[in-house]
Amino acid sequence: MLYPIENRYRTIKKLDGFWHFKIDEKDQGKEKGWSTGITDGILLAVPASWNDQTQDEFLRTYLGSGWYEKRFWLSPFWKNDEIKSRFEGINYRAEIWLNGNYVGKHDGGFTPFEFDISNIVETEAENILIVRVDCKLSENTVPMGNLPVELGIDDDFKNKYPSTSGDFFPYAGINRSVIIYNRPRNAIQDITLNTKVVGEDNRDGIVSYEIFTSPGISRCEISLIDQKMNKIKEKELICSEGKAKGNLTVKTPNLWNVGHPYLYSLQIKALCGNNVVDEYALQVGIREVKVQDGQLLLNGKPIFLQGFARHEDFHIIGRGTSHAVMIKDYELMKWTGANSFRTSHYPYSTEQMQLADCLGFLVIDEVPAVSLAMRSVTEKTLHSHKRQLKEMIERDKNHPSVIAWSVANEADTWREEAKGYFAEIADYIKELDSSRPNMIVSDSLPDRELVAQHFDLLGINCYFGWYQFPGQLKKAEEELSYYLDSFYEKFQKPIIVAEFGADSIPGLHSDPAEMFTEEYQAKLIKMYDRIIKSKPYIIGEHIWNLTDFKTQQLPLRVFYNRKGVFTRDRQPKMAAHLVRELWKKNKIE
Ligand code: BDP
Repeated sequence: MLYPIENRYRTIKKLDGFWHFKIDEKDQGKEKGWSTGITDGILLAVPASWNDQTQDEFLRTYLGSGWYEKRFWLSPFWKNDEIKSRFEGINYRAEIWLNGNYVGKHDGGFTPFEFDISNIVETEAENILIVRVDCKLSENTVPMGNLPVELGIDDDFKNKYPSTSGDFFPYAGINRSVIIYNRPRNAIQDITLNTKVVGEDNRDGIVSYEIFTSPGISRCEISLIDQKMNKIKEKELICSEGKAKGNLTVKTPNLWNVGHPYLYSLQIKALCGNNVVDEYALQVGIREVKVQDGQLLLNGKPIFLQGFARHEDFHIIGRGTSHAVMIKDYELMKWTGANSFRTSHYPYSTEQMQLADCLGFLVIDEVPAVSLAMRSVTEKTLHSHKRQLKEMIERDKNHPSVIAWSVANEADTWREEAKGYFAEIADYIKELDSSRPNMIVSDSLPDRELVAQHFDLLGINCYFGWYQFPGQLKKAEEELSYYLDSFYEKFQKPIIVAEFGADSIPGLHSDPAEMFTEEYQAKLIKMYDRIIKSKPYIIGEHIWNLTDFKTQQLPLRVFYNRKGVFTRDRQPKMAAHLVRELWKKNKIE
């Protein structure tokens, strides 16, 4: 599934703006005929979560079903083309109707899906698009929700409202853009790229491509264009049964790297006979990622990841797409000297990945399998987990910024039930993409962890000095060191400390430092940085979190999770200044 672009053969119409919306608490919308149109709805903005847009207390925590309606016109120039509706991300379950016709459905809140609507869309009349969203989570969904307390994950967070897995507010609704686009009937349908660096000193590049087209396409012409618009490679390909594959060898290319995110453009023309009928251009960063001899290598050289685990979260829009907030978050990361982040705990929007490619950030891409309670997983959970992994990889496979796939965060991987489950997930992910390392993020005790051996990289979340040994940084330091060494001794895998941090309330100070003060957060981060850097088997540190973020309501949280080194409105706490100092040696310019 290619991201929709515009050129002389393709056009995009984004349906962002105001939509009509109606709550369907009793799930009666279908019987009442809302699939043909809704009356007396309120206005809500799309893309954005529904929870924080209004003054309605009920809607704030509502996770049932709601119906959206948008009316739109399309140009008659589109009428001979294939027309698709694409939904970048709807949390959690979506059902779609167009002009009274059922179009299709999708489960999973963070990956795009699309439908061919050529036969039912109007180009001479107004269209009525209806989207039913249902955010009820269960033992069969990923993430899980509403589990009985005794069968949920074993953590301190059992009693929270709303009761969903993970420590972040389960923002519902049409969180990402809805796009209608056209493409020729004979079209380029998908492209899979893989790049390698080879030769002496890792100076040469190989770009392998696989192009998938409609059966009517007989040939493709491809060219690789550099940033000065020079064509540095070109090739003619014969398509057989809708497929063409091969390699381009590029002598001494500008390699894509942190601080040097050089992007080429791969331009593809599709032909029927001698006529060009479609074109697609894809950005290509030539780079190679490998785990070798206990190190993470980027273009053959060891790299240490410094950065954050984050959230897509902001006032009013919840988990909705905002280009301005995205830019700001990258600015904050650059300001601190970060070179990487993890998409904790779900795939972020496509635009976030595009920015990471352009700005030279390394991304660990994570599927929404957060805090899976292994006693409660079902065949359906496993199926949904695998499907969402597949959709994430299909969407993000061509981004040079993506250096690893993370299959889960803090599942209870010390339970027997986890063994077979994660062995299967590990095999599955290698089938989907063997060119990148895979990883699991664990918070188990090293001697109880049962599945880490299946993965190339091991992410470990550590909260010594916070949940364990609160307020006791000396003791926390000893335990942290022992814990990390024990993990390494047992599994012999490169480790990323994937989360560590402390809550702090901006403006709260104490000396000596105590929990929740800006001083305590800064001191804890400094201590972790020192211990982590003293251990050669550790290949990265990601602080929890870049910014404060909204959570469910529970006694452990004061309105937000406050472990951000920036506040929710993106202002620095004392820890942000400290991190900027600690990381400045390896800062990206
Ligand atoms: C970790 C989770 C993360 C939480 C964090 C915390 O992975 O989602 O927000 O703890 O408690 O265990 O702050």
